Amino acid sequence: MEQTLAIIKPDGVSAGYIGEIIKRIENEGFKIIAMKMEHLDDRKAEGFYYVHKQKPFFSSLLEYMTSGSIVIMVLQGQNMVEKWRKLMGTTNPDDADKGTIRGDMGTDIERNVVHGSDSKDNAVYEINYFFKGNEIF
Ligand code: IDP
Ligand code: MG
Repeated sequence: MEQTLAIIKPDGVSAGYIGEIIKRIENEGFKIIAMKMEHLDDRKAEGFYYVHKQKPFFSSLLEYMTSGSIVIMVLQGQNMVEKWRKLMGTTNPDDADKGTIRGDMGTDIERNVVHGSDSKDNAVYEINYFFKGNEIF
């Protein structure tokens, strides 16, 4: 069993996609073992995306991620990191397959609806960034 961090980003929440995304997660048989809503401030968004600090899109990414509330979840299942990335689709929704969340609901390479950890190690960091042990069930 493996865990990963999933986020419904501000564009997904404001467009009313929370229910549809959760439905897709549960239809795949993935278990949601933690969930909360937050509105990130600059500091918290910066700490989360610190690996992208030197990227040209970093300040725009912070503005986007702090523009509205987000839904944060921990998912659990076999090969969970890879399986959630597959359900999300590629970073750029224009390249993402139909049937993936980004392919069906994404706007552009920035406003792409969802986040997913990209490795098991990063999943551990990201889960601990948002959840205390007693918030995971
Ligand atoms: P990922 O979310 O698929 O793992 P990353 O490369 O880790 O993609 O980038 C983190 C987030 O930064 C993306 O999901 C997207 O919101 C934003 N982003 C990535 N590349 C670009 C870009 O070239 N321009 C603007 N925003 C980008
Ligand atoms: Mg990433």
